[in-house]
Amino acid sequence: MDGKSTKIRSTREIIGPIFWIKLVGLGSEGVGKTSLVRSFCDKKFSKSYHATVGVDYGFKIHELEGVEYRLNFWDFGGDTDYQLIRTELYKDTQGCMLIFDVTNKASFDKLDSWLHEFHDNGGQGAVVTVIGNKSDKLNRHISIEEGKKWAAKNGCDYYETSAASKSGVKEMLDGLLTTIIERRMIKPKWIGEENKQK
Ligand SMILES: Nc1nc2c(ncn2[C@@H]2O[C@H](COP(=O)(O)OP(=O)(O)OP(=O)(O)O)[C@@H](O)[C@H]2O)c(=O)[nH]1
Ligand SMILES: [Mg+2]
Repeated sequence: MDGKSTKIRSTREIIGPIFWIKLVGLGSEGVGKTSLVRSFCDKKFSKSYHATVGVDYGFKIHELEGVEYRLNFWDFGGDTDYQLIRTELYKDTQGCMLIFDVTNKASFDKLDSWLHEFHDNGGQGAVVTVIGNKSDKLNRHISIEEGKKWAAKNGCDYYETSAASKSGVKEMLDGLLTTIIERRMIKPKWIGEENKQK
């Protein structure tokens, strides 16, 4: 065995596994999927809208109760043109953020079809959390009660967030991660394996 692999092995023994979580962000165009991921991973918010072309990826090492997790975000474009790309990439998802814009009723009415798309294409085993985003805006069209009711009917938790003010974002991710942990869906991954699979 060469010196390099001996070093990797001993580093693995010291550090232990990384807990690897695959999260997807789903919902109609413009609801704030990319903004939520950016606000959490980079602490940045931009007022300008650049639609995601196909899929974007981001990650953040996140600590919960003294344990570090690598949260891998798959941020899909909401346009129907990207449906084929999205459905290819749903399998092995542990957590789904199903997002609508509280000021946009059409985005709320489309939650059913988003959930079907996800469940029909490999997402059945994932924890789904419903998110009413843009809670900072005053011209609300969907109330908290309506959001909670839809989520409860579909067996999901409900959170309200603002990517702009960051309100609720950490609570939502902690809640989603806690449910994934409680359902024993955590996959340990050893260092050196990171590049083989996301
Ligand atoms: N006020 C406010 N604006 C937001 C919030 N989140 C996103 N936006 C704005 O909404 C617009 C769309 O945000 P994106 O994050 O690009 O939306 P998306 O869901 O990723 O859209 P697609 O990639 O096209 O599917 C941008 O102009 C953002 O600045 C929020 O919480 N509050
Ligand atoms: Mg986007």
